[in-house]
Amino acid sequence: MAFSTERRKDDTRKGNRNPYLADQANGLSLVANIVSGDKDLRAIQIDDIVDLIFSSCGHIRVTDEIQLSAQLKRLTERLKTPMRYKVLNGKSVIGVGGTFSAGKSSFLNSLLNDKSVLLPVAQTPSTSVSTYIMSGRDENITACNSFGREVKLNAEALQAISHDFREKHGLNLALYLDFVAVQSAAFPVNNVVLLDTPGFDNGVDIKNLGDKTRSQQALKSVDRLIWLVPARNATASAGENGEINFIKNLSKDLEVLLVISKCDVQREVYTAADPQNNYIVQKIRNDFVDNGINICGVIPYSTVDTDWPNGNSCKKQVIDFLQRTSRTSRTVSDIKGEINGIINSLRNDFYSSSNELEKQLNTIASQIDSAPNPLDIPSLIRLHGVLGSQFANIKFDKEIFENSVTKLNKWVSERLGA
Ligand SMILES: Nc1nc2c(ncn2[C@@H]2O[C@H](COP(=O)(O)OP(=O)(O)OP(=O)(O)O)[C@@H](O)[C@H]2O)c(=O)[nH]1
Ligand SMILES: [Mg+2]
Repeated sequence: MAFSTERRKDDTRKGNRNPYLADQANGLSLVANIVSGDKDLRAIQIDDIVDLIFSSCGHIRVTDEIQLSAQLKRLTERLKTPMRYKVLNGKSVIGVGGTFSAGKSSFLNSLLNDKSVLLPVAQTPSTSVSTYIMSGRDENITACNSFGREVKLNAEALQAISHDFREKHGLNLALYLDFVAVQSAAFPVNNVVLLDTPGFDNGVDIKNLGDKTRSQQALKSVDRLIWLVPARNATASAGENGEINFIKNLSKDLEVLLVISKCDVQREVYTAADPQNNYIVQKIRNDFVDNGINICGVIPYSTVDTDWPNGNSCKKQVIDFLQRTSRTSRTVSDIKGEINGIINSLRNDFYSSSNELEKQLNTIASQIDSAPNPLDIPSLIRLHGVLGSQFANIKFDKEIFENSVTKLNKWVSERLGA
């Protein structure tokens, strides 16, 4: 493991006050704490099982295969680490995404309103690890390392887990961390979890390579998305920096709330009588809608003035949105039920495909029996043979399918502690 011994010159930066950033020995102890633990092999194997379920459907016609496969992956993703499941169980997960420095972490800090727990914020690329934020009776920060093990952290360690750590110590902590979960009594809504993600940049930025993949991976399993676009970007088309494609690749028809961030620095929006209908805000919205993104609302926002606009606080608008979402959150039985629903839909497809083939085979067999012209018989026999081997393939695939489903069900029951 590379750990830089070089002393950084920019000791006047905020990192100097953070013990894990200012002192290499402390930084190293944080790394040692994070990387301890054994790998959870069962979490890895489940991906293979899900893949096998869908590859066993290769000889049948599956309705909405891409959607079902994405849905099943999303559900198993949630159950992968016991901690992730514990944290997300029964809650609606809303991802917060956007380009670098769009204001995602500041936005979440402003909602959290808890000065003792703050997500790292900076003008340079900052967030490096996906972080779940939710309500809780006590303040609690827990990281889950890439081996599936839980690690308790304090507020200073949370601040240090950022790109600043790599700047100071030459080591990317994101490589060893799956996610961080922050619980705070100050979080305004129960049953909703917000997910802060690293920003992405479609340009070739070697230093930050991996952030885009990390946020894409994390955002694939969310129920809804809050997408931040800074107000000043309105003149550029939203599609130009790859945001549209990025969202489209997450999951089909994902509902997106657009938050137009940093409105306080865009005079036309900030002083508008009706910021929602300001042309900059509408231009950003239309770019997304015209490109096929399912936009469910637009909220112009400012983290430095959350009461703005007068009489219609942007923060309150976001909290109202979260409260509406919390009424549709998922529970354990929903997860099991949803998985069963996907499996039953695939079973039905197996049933109808083999039924259809069987009918065709019977028809051809009776045609062979009663063929008035003996010259037709060889071609009918050939066709019967082709369809017969297709039928046999499906029977064989069905066994693999049921076998994999048994393994999946066992894994799900283990994860749910049932
Ligand atoms: N004026 C103003 N500045 C803001 C606002 N929101 C964020 N900022 C500033 O924008 C910069 C980036 O903010 P972050 O919250 O770190 O942005 P991010 O999207 O989390 O950035 P990454 O994690 O690096 O992708 C910081 O300097 C913030 O202080 C806002 O509403 N108004
Ligand atoms: Mg951030």
